[in-house]
Amino acid sequence: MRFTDERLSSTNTYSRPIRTDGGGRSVRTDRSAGPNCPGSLIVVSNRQPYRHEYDGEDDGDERTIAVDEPTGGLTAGLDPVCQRTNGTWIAWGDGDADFDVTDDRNCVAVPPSSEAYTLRRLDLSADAVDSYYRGFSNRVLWPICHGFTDLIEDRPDDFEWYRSVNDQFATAVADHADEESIVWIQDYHFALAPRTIRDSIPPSATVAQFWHIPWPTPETFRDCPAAVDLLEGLLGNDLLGFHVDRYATNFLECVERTLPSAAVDRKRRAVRYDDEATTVVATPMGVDAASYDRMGRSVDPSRLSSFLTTNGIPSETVLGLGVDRLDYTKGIPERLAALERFFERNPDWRGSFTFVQKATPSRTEIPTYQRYGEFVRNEVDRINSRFATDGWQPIVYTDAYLEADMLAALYRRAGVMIVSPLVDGMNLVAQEYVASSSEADGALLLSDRTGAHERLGTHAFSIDPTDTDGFARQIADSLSTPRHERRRRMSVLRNRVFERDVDWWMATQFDWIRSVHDDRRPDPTSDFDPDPDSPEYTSLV
Ligand code: ADQ
Repeated sequence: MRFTDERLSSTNTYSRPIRTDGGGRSVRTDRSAGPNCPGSLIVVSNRQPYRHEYDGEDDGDERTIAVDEPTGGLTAGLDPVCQRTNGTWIAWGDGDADFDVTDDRNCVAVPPSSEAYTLRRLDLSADAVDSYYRGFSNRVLWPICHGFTDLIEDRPDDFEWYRSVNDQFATAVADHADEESIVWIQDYHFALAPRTIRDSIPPSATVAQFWHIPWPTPETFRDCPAAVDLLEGLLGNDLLGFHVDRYATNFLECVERTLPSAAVDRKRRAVRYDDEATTVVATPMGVDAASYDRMGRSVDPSRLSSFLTTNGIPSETVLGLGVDRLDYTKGIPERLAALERFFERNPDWRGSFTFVQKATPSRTEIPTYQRYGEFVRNEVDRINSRFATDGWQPIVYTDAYLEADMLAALYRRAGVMIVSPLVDGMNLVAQEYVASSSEADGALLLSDRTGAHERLGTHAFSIDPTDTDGFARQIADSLSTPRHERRRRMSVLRNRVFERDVDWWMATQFDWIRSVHDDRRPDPTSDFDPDPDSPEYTSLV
């Protein structure tokens, strides 16, 4: 399988391989027009937009190199922006042929077919990856930001490696930055880099970051090792973005409590620290709704039928669906418990409702994740052995790789989608489901603990994932709700998802970036000055 958990970074890229000649390119929307960055863009992310890999075994003959290109999520959204601005993207080079195609600065021009921007790769050692990525990022920051403090594993040296890798990225940024640069950093792998970058690039350049996961409350953040360093690092940003208000507020409260010398203006959501100002904003991320809609409609029905047959799903069955990384934040055991309760209480649905759990193994080198995956699989087996009949099983579990268009077709076919995280920064899967539901008669069950709930909660079937009875009742209600009512709800959800898609999100981020960029380099023509109290601002959130 080419697709591993590592491909599902928190920036939500999933990739499919294409040939270096560009053959096999996916059906992406033409984004030659779209959001534009107000300066020369330097993107910093853990995962790279293109990855070079050898095809086949090394048998002494010349080997061909294939390129994985982004087909979804943030990376696919930013790639055309980088192409338009002739920008630079700096990321960890994790492909086995990555450094065979780069120059002596570890740079390669991408996309392979048009060479529109520079991809600068960092060659990280195995120790660095283990400590910075699988260590501090995913054993400390991930659990703490999601409120799972009992799962924090603060191993010796992990933080120092995290610092060292952040420094390596900062040095690479300094190599490429000039007076006009806009550095846009993605996610929690880089909490320290912004300050180092700020200190090493021209003062007129702008540093911005988007934090894709929640920010915890001060009570939770108290348990964070290196709390002061992390906040000081993040306050090197001119702009810091979160998905929703709650996380922005939590961040400001943590700064107030942890850094007494920081001046926090809660009303304007601004912090002044060490002579630098940081504006904090909330902009919920959307998905490429038009692509999902189109992909969902375009798949050959026989491919979907063969997926159902291969997995033993009777074709007339009502389909429920869950699509998640196998991560303890995603609430999969709670979902299974609710399904079990549902089948106990609604025997009529046995045989005519099948739930498909599409799970992607994630961070499998970390024992907590291994145990979680095992628990989920055992629970599926246990529930199936309770209710399965000759021709039907209640839960079909699969971690097989699905092409993006098949995923969209499955979303479209599902009558009920269950998204039940215990905590989730935003959640793109819920929005992808809505975007793909072109027949508009499916039902979305959505956890009230996701960022997405703030946008979709009023017309989804809202659930508290830990309330098994209530959750099971919502499954039953969603199945028995008349079609016209499901259509009414879904059409409202679709309007919201299409209006606030990934282009909207990016354009809004760029408006904020433009505003802070103009503050660094005063420009009398700029008129974007969002006031956090204005109705316009509220509607952005
Ligand atoms: P994630 O925790 O990874 O993202 P989510 O927002 O749901 O969660 O995104 C997962 C992405 O991976 C989706 O685009 C989905 O389609 C894709 N995916 C999952 N399984 C797949 C499979 N088997 N095949 C193909 N694609 C698959 C983090 C945060 C979220 C936040 C996002 C974006 O945890 O809260 O919404 O970043 O900021």
